[in-house]
Amino acid sequence: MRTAHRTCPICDAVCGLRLTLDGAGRVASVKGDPDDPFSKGFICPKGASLGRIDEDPDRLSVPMIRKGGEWREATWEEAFQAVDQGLKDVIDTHGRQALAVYFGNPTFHTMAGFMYRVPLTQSLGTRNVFSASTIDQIPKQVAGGLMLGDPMAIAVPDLDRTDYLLILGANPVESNGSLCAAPDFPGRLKALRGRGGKLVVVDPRRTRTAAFADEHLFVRPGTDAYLLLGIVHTLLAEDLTKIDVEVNGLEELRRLAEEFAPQAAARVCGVPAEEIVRLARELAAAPTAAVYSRIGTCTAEFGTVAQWLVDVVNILTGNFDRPGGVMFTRTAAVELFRTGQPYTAGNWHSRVRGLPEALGELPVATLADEIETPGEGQVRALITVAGNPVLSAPNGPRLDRAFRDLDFMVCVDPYLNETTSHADVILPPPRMLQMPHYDFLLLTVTVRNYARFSPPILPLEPGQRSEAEILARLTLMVSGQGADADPAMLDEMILDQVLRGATEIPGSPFEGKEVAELRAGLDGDSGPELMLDAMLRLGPYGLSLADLRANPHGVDLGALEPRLEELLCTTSGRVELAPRPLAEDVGRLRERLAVPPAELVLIGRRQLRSNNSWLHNVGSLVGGSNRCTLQINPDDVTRLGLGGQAVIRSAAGELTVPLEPTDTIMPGVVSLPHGWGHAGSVQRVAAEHAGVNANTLTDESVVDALSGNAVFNGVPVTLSPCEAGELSSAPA
Ligand SMILES: Nc1nc2c(c(=O)[nH]1)N[C@H]1C(S)=C(S)[C@@H](COP(=O)(O)OP(=O)(O)OC[C@H]3O[C@@H](n4cnc5c(=O)[nH]c(N)nc54)[C@H](O)[C@@H]3O)O[C@H]1N2
Ligand SMILES: Nc1nc2c(c(=O)[nH]1)N[C@H]1C(S)=C(S)[C@@H](COP(=O)(O)OP(=O)(O)OC[C@H]3O[C@@H](n4cnc5c(=O)[nH]c(N)nc54)[C@H](O)[C@@H]3O)O[C@H]1N2
Ligand code: SF4
Ligand SMILES: [Mo]
Repeated sequence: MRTAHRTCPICDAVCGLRLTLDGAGRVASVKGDPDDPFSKGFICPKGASLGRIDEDPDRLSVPMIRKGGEWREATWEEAFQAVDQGLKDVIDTHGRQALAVYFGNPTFHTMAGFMYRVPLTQSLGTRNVFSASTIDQIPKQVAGGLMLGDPMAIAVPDLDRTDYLLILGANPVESNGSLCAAPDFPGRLKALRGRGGKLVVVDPRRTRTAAFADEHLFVRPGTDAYLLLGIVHTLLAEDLTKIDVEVNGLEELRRLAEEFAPQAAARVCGVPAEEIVRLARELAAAPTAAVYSRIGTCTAEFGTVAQWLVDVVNILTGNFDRPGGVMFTRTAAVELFRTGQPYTAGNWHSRVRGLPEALGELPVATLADEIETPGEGQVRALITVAGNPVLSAPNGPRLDRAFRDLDFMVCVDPYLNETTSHADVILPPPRMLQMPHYDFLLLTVTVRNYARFSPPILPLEPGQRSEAEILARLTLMVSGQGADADPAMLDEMILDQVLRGATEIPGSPFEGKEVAELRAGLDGDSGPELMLDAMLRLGPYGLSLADLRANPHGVDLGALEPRLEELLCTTSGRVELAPRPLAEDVGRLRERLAVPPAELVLIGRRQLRSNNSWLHNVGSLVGGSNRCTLQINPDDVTRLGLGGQAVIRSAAGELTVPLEPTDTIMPGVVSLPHGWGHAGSVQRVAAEHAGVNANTLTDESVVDALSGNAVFNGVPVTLSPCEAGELSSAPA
């Protein structure tokens, strides 16, 4: 038996884990690492199942090639040749705009995903770049970009010091937090109340997070922007503001909020006017307060406006960039991704629907249009890295059909699943325990400054390829260098660029130094490790990879400190309270004031033992409470005369679903978790617990106008009774 330590790579909480392995390298147990200064021994059921997930016999260990409907195992050489040829054929015949790429959620956790995403995208030379960002947090980044100039500047609630936390549309007790890395979120919420603080949750469901709160308020899905405007209106009307950062646009904001008095807001959002007024007064009166909001408000029709208003409230109440409010993490690795240039939105638009680009990407909601619509620039080949859009993107079944028509598709993924089953070639990365780990991105949103590096626990098997090598080779292939080009060559190019750039930046620790010497001084067993070492050395704490190796439980780098001044990069040099695109989008809200709300709307639901679509093949994580059911208020069951299951229809499609009546959901709202729909899967456990694809119902034709983000919450639906029988799904 031996003990090993590493960061859990599954969700955003970055928990430290302590694993016990037997002589054969099998995981005997996984516990929380009590010596991790940030997670202090916390672990959730997914982390505890990391060994089972990692050892899943259905994971692919060798590349797969499909001919017609037949899959066969292939050597890496064969697979790389097939990918090179397949992509080359499409580029030669249709040009580079016929290429598309989709980066899924785990790309934002792996070191290889961080290092090669940009080079791969640049080498593709296509505008058809898609990622999970536009089915997730891009509204937050667009709002931040417009207000602060920097779309990567994401303020996190200062959880451990705040006196008052208002959570809208997030359920961190089950999701473990998002854009706010805070291991043991439940413990931190308990501590908040323990020190006399107050927690208020606004959600159409009385969630497990709401159970930790002093108060829970039901809100009509998709209407948080009204609630927040009602709060802004009150803060301004009652002169409760305490702005302590330099702002522009206060008068314009006042004008915009004018007609959203609490009475008007209440009619749309369903939160009583007196409660809206009280929330505003409490936020203003608390010694410190933070408003925190996630998926429930991002993946909604007014996503960007809602994200903007969240930070407007934080600013108006004097809680922006100050302890106990919302703050910016100072991460250990240099923030290469910050351009220092003011953000501009919608620099180009998608070919078919004219949807705006955001951060170099187009909305996933229009991927099917780009594949299906003939003409110059039609997508003919797709690369996916760590994504399962057939289950995770709006109107997944349409993508399922569209993928069949591609000329070529290659997936970097450990599973043969709903998406990768359309590939011509699947390139499987190694197991998690065979990869080094450092959360480049999640460590930029931790609620304390913290760093932790985990070396691989198990070596690669002979002939296995690292995810770094796979992505480097793909990059070299799409840039026309062939299947045999040396991946080390790409690593050296990337490192050279980083180091050379640093020698030219005034005040950089590498300023004026010799690039060759700097390169020789870097430490690391792979491209991504060398990259990490360079970024740590260039970072604000002057750490190195050796320092992190010497501290296998992680390093606490202290409480968050104000740093808005160094991040702010608007043209005006001030925080923009009413940037024009956002101010204009308030017009859409105004129009809606007169429209009666839909009678029944669908929202999502995350379950503690799921993680989007890919953890359903592990026995300990499925079954029991983790089932794909439609939660519905008992009053709606009676009103609609429903039995144990029902047919649910939207503009996009229909499903037959088992009902779970519960008074934890508000009347007029139903909730279905996403990531299910594994009928016929070759993943044996997942197929037995198939569930249905919630994204059969989500409508790709409706997006948040400013960011192009998908709308998963507030989807109008109807329900009708159905006889017991097969669960099924069908397009509209
Ligand atoms: N209706 C509805 N839909 C939603 C949401 C919702 O709330 N409601 N949430 C949205 C959100 S927030 C997100 S982030 C997306 C997620 O959607 P996606 O980003 O598409 O992610 P998953 O569906 O989890 O698919 C992850 C894929 O990565 C593979 N994978 C796992 N580990 C690795 C690895 O180490 N390397 C590689 N190369 N592959 C790996 C898995 O096998 C799986 O195929 O779903 C979105 N979809
Ligand atoms: N267990 C588990 N953990 C996960 C994941 C997972 O799939 N399972 N996925 C990971 C990923 S990729 C992400 S992005 C994060 C997401 O992290 P969270 O955002 O915390 O996750 P959700 O559970 O989707 O929380 C959204 C909440 O919004 C509510 N809601 C829906 N519509 C509205 C609305 O219009 N207004 C308001 N105020 N509330 C609304 C829902 O009822 C739900 O409680 O979780 C991560 N962690
Ligand atoms: S909360 Fe997230 S990071 Fe922590 S153990 Fe669970 S899955 Fe892993
Ligand atoms: Mo996500």
